[in-house]
Amino acid sequence: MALGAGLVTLRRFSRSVPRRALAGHTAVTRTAPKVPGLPRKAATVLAPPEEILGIKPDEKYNVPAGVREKLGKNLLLNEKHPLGILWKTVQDYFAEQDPNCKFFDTEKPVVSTVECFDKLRVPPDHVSRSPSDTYYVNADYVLRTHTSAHQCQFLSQYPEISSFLCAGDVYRRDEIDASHYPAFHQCEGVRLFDAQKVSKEEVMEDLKKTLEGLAAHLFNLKTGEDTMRWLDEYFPFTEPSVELEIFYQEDWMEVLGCGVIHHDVLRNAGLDPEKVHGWAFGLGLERLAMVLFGIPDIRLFWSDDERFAQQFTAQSFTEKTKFKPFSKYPPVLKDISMWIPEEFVDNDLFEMIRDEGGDQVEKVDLLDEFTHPKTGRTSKMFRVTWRDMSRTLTNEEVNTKHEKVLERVVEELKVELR
Ligand code: FA5
Ligand code: MG
Repeated sequence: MALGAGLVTLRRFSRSVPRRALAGHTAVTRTAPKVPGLPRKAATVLAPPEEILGIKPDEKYNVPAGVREKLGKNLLLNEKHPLGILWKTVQDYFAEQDPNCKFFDTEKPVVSTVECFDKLRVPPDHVSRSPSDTYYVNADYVLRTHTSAHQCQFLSQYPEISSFLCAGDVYRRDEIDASHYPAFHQCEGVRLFDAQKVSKEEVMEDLKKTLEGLAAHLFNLKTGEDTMRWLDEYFPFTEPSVELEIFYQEDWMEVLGCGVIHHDVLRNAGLDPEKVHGWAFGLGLERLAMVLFGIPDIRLFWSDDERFAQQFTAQSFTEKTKFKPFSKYPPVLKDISMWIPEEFVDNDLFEMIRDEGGDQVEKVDLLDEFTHPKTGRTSKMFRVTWRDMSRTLTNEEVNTKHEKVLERVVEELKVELR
């Protein structure tokens, strides 16, 4: 049952949200890891390219080869790819709402820290800026961590604009499982109103109505029933902020974050908050597509496997296509048990495993963690699930890669294996 399986894993997003950099008070208070003398460039980033999309790397560069490969795949522009189909469907909905709505989907994913963080009021010490969460090309440029990085840009570039959507690939260092991938896609939406005529409350009302309408359209839900709920959230760039959850297949699932655009952000875009105000939202396209088409594993979006691609056409939304999973090959499990140094960051380990194993790594689970009462040392045990989506892996070939991972964690992350 692909859909059920998908939903179980999708719930993990919600649990991981407070950890996520851009949302939640808890995330703001998490201190950045101490990094004395430790290489932050955990994965294979040894030879940075001359440039990435016109930006020259410096010593802050931390983009591994496997992530760099994803740049320029343009999955959203492929009308037969589930993400392209969904993006088209979202555009159709908004074009109907506002015939003047503009759509952008070809912005470069390399953006300045000013656009990605500063202009959005993300504090200088916020964890979302840390190299353990974000891919840096150099000290001033990152792979965008969210499509909100283009809010101010479009608002100042097109002062007459009343509403726009901007979709694109975004990048975050994160955990590894069926619903987390270092590259995923977001869609940003913005709508402006005359501040003299429309109150802040009415802006919020319009935002909720518009997004409930979108969810109803996508999932064929009836608005007003017990199918959606709004929860309070926190983002530095909207006030108030909320997130939308929809009830689908017996469970609540977080779909997007949104709110009324903060006055400072409007000013940073060259707008006068006395004259205009508006709302913004950011939604995760994979998450919606997984549910919409019953896609159980986020790696599939990037797969070249014909058995995946062949199942979708430009008509898949109207035809309500559901993905038929191909048979699963058996997993190979490998445990890593180790004493970790104080400055150890899980994301560094995840990236190293992803770097050695690529898409053959299905997930990494933390099975055990404890601190020795006498020595004060901390031990962690992770289980790596290896599984190729198109063939059976042999224990020998996994061993070779696993050994390499072990060598590197000892060497580069200074752990002691147990
Ligand atoms: C943001 O990124 C904000 N920029 C959203 C926003 C925009 C708020 C405009 C207000 C105004 P957050 O980190 O929660 O927020 O991510 C938004 C959505 O992206 C989530 O609801 C989820 O659907 C998706 N998402 C987040 N992390 C991942 C991930 N690792 N993999 C796949 N999808 C993800
Ligand atoms: Mg969120």
